[in-house]
Amino acid sequence: RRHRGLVVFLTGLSGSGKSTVARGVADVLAETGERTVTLLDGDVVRRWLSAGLGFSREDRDMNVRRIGFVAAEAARHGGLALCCPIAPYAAARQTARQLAHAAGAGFVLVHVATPLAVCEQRDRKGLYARARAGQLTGMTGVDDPYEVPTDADLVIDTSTIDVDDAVDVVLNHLAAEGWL
Ligand code: GGZ
Repeated sequence: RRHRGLVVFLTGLSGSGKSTVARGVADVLAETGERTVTLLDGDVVRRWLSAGLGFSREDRDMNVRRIGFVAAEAARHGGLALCCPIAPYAAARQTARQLAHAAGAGFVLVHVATPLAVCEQRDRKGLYARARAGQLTGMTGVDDPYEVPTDADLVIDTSTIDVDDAVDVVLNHLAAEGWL
C-alpha cells in the first residue's frame, strides 16, 4: 500500500520525553514494516547535521530549519519522519510545517508538555542544576524561552502517563487520522 508522506514533529522542554517517545513510535512502526521510518534524533542531529551550532535563537532556528528540511525530504516520497528537537520558537516550527507541506507531506505537531518541574527533577544531564547554579546560561525553561504551541495536534505529558502509553497515544492518533 502506498502512503502519503508524513512528518511527526515532537516539541517540548529538555527532559520532557520527546526522544524516548519518538524512539518508541519508530520502533513499533519499524516492527510492522508498514512505513519507511526516519528518526531524526536530537543527539545525532546536533552531532552531524548541526555540528557547530549552539543555543542562541539564531542557531536554534537554523537547527530546526535543517531538521524540518531533512524531515520533509524523507517524507517526500511517502516516508514517515520523526523529529524531536526542543524547537522553542513557534516561527521555526511553522517553517518545518510549511516545508513538509511543500514536499506534499502531512505534518503532525506533538507537544510533549511535561511540566518544567518534572523535567528538572529528572535532569539526566545535570543541565538544569547547572543553569540554576548560574554555570549555564540560555537553558530553555530556566532563562531562555519556550513558546508553548497553540497549534499542537496532540499534547502528551510523560509525568502523568508512562512512555508505552504515550507511544500508544501517538500511534492511535496517527491511525485515527489515517496515517497508518
Ligand atoms: C536547552 C540544551 C541547552 C540549552 C544544551 N537549552 O536533554 P538534552 O540536553 O539531551 O536535550 C537538550 C538538547 C537541545 O537541543 P535541541 O537541538 O533539541 O534544541 S533546539 O531545538 O532549541 O535547537 C539538552 C541540550 O541540547 N542542551 N544546552 N541551553 N537544551
